[in-house]
Amino acid sequence: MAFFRSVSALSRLRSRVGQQSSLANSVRWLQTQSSSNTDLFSEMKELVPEYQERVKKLKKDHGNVELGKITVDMVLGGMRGMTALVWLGSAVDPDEGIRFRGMTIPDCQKTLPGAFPGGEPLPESILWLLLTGKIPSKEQVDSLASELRSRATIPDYAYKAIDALPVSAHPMTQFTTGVMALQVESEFQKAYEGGIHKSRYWEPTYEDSLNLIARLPAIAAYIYRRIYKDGKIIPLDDSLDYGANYAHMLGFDDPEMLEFMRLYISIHSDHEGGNVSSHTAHLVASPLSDPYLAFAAALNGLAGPLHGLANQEVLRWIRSIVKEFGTPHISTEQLADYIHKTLNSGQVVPGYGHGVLRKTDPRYTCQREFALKHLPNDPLFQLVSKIKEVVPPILTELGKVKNPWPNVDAHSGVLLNYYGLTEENYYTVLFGVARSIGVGPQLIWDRALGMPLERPKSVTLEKLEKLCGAS
Ligand code: NMX
Ligand code: MLT
Repeated sequence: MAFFRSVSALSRLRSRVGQQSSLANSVRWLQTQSSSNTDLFSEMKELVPEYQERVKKLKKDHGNVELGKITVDMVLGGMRGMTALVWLGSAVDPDEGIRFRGMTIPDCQKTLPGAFPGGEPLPESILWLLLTGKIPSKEQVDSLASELRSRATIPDYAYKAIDALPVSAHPMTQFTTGVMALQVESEFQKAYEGGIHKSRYWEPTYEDSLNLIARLPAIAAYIYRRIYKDGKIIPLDDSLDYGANYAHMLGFDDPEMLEFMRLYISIHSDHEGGNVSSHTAHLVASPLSDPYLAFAAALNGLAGPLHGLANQEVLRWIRSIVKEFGTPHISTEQLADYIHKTLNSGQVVPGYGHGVLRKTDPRYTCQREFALKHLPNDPLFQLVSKIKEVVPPILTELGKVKNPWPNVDAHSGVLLNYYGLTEENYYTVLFGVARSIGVGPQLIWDRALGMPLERPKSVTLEKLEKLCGAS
């Protein structure tokens, strides 16, 4: 039965994406076959031995295969291009961008269950896909949505830990504090203290990761309401999915905003393993720190302006343009002058450039498509569209920027602002909630596959000079 479902899913997908007949593509699509298990944990229990065997075989048969060379530029240049990590959920191609378990964003939009036929992928669908490598059915997604709701109770002391901070503390500081408070209930920590066998580490890691993912929206929504609204908690709605519930708990109920939140969370969930937040989580979890400890550290990396905080910086920068000219309707020349002013003052243009991508981020493109459909006349959306025309040639002219094109953060703010979420200091918290859906699955796999403590080698500057034969 499962086999027939897989074959028909495969042929459906093939007809949708046209003539993708190479063996590699077939294998990729086969990996995303569906199954009938509605319980995600049981699904994982079936998958873990198979993946463990693959890793064991790779180590045994190919442990000495060389994957590339390490240059001085890599060591001094933030390890760009150095293949050093395994990340199951997704991979970023410099030109094409993200693929979630082999699927592009348009593939996900066509194939993964949404809240209604033709709707944006539900974050629960992405979570299922990232963890299992399989396309979930609507039934599986509904079951996972219900499981997440049942795990979403927040202990009172987590709210109190946040309340101990001044309301003026940055939302990301409050968010990390809330996550650290949730750590008190870590199942992994309890199981480790109880002497769990290493072959079962992944099981309490699964519990912690699912609990963490389930609880983040309520913690994040509380922070929003505490800082910007009346501080009253809006309870979870049992009839809503994950993305819609987060919007609802923030105080938004416009169906279009709920749909945008589903898209937002899905596309921000994962961006392979080397980005600062994901890599941090993987590193911090490697000495068997539990998922809460690892994810809190990840959030602290996400809070940097060159990473996740860029979404806040983008809207701040766009607002500064409007303030400077007194209107969003400005000429190309005025915009070019403002961009030069930003660069001449030693700042980056937020929302542009990337450590891996070399073309426009497909996460930018799908947000643009959403905006074209729902808010084509919004003045800030029109300004963002103009910025996309004017920034790339200016960055290219600098001669040093490897990617002059917009990334995911260049677009999200104007959409959130349009739907009434105007407080840009909060934007990185949304990114953080979404990132748990990519990081959680990998932490489970890290433990299932016995990934060891991460400990690369460093060199002193003198040793590096000596290795280069430099005087
Ligand atoms: N504006 C101005 N200068 C830039 C930009 C930009 N948007 N992007 C890169 N550069 C500069 C960069 O600062 C560096 O200058 P210098 O040699 O003087 O230090 C030079 O160009 C070469 O950098 P790259 O190799 O192109 O980029 P790198 O991989 O080091 O950094 C980013 C990638 C994303 C940190 C960088 O492009 C950037 O600072 N962008 C703006 C901030 C941003 O949008 N971050 C969000 C990234 C996505 N996310 O969500 O995490
Ligand atoms: C991300 O989503 O993490 C960002 O695009 C940064 C990255 O991939 O390096």
